[in-house]
Amino acid sequence: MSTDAFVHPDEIRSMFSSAMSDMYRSEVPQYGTLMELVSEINQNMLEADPKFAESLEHNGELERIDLERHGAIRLGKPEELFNMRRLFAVMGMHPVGYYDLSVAGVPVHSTAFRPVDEEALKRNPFRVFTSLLRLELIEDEDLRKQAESILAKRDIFTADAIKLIYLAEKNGGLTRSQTEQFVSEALETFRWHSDATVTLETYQKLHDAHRLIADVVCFKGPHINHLTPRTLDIDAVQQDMPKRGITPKAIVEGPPARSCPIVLRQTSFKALEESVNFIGNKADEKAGTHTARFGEIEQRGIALTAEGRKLYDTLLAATRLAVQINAGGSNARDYETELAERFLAFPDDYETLRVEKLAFFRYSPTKAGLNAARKSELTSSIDELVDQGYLRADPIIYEDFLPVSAAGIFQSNLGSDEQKNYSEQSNQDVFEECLGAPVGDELALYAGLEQDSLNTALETLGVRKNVA
Ligand code: OOG
Ligand code: NI
Repeated sequence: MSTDAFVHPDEIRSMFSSAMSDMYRSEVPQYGTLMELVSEINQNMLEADPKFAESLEHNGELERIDLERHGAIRLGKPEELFNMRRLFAVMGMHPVGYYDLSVAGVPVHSTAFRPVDEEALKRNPFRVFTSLLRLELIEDEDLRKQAESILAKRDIFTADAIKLIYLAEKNGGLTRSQTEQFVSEALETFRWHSDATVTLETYQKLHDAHRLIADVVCFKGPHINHLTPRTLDIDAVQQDMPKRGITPKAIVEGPPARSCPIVLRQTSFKALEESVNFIGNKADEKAGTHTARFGEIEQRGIALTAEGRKLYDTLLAATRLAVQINAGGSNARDYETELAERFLAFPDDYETLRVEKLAFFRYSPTKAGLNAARKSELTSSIDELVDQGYLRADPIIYEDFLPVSAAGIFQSNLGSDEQKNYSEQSNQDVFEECLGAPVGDELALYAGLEQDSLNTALETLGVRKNVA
């Protein structure tokens, strides 16, 4: 059995994300330029801020800095989502969170397939933001039926990919040679195809209903539409992109720049215009074009508790109500000023975030704490232990997404930076039915991490009473 031992899902994920990164770099050359820029700025930042570098090292995050953090795909029908869940499970990625993007006039709802436990996240944090088209939001009934029948004909997985998923489920894993085959078969689903499955006329009709509908319905599969490395200074990258010939979107999504970064800040550069061969195109006819793919960067900060998230949502909504970005993005600076001012109401030091229970922390005993514990019994008050320097609290990094930001990324890459605020049309039950499983609750995951770290730390310090 030992020669046939299964490859760990974390390793399969690493192999897959690295193969995807190579493929994307060769398909979208500007993405390689972005990766270089991000890596340079990360290095500068680490040199300039040794304390920050030390905190990353303490959390074991230093090695994974330049790895891709996420990618995104858009699916067309329920069974695609169902099988995508099975495919990602082979790589240790599970659905966490439900995102309703109809809030921004984008007819999809989404989840993120990601590693769930801490060790798996450390080994490779790659995740895929996965959206399912909501055809029921197409108003024109004929067009909706047409889109359905086009999608009904396609099969986005290779027969061998499905076979290997089945084997992994049946046997509990994949051997080395099966893994290699699986990675290459799985990659096929995410590849860009310049041959459309429809005529130019059909493409245009769907495109007129919504650009996103054309992107999902007219192609053989859910081409990966972006990959996203992590940057330690998103404002520096946003500012330097034009110097490298990259045009970023008008604003950075998410909270403003802060001393203690919270949740997630993201920005992207516009989709590329790519040539497409439509069905029935004559050989000498000029091919049509489609904008599908882009690059994105992200900067992550501390995960917020429900209370913290409520404050975040309130301040963001107030900002968006006060300044709506116009189509050309010419009022982007007004938006940024408004955002910065509104967010003055969000405490910007870790100790306040911790004491007011606005964010999640990972606790660990300090050397001084261990020494003191050997000499006498310590207090069981967590705040006192922290004050005394016996217990250390480090930020738990947010590993998920933000619906309003995601909608902004969608919107800008579908055409403009214009912000739309539609009413919500959440339908998590239907989504989970298509997925064939419930989505994980991200808040419960962070709370669990915090509690586990606290229990271990208190136990190590010999503090019996758990007062968390
Ligand atoms: C996904 C956009 C959302 C993010 O980082 O929030 C996203 C898409 O355009 O398909 O990737
Ligand atoms: Ni993204």
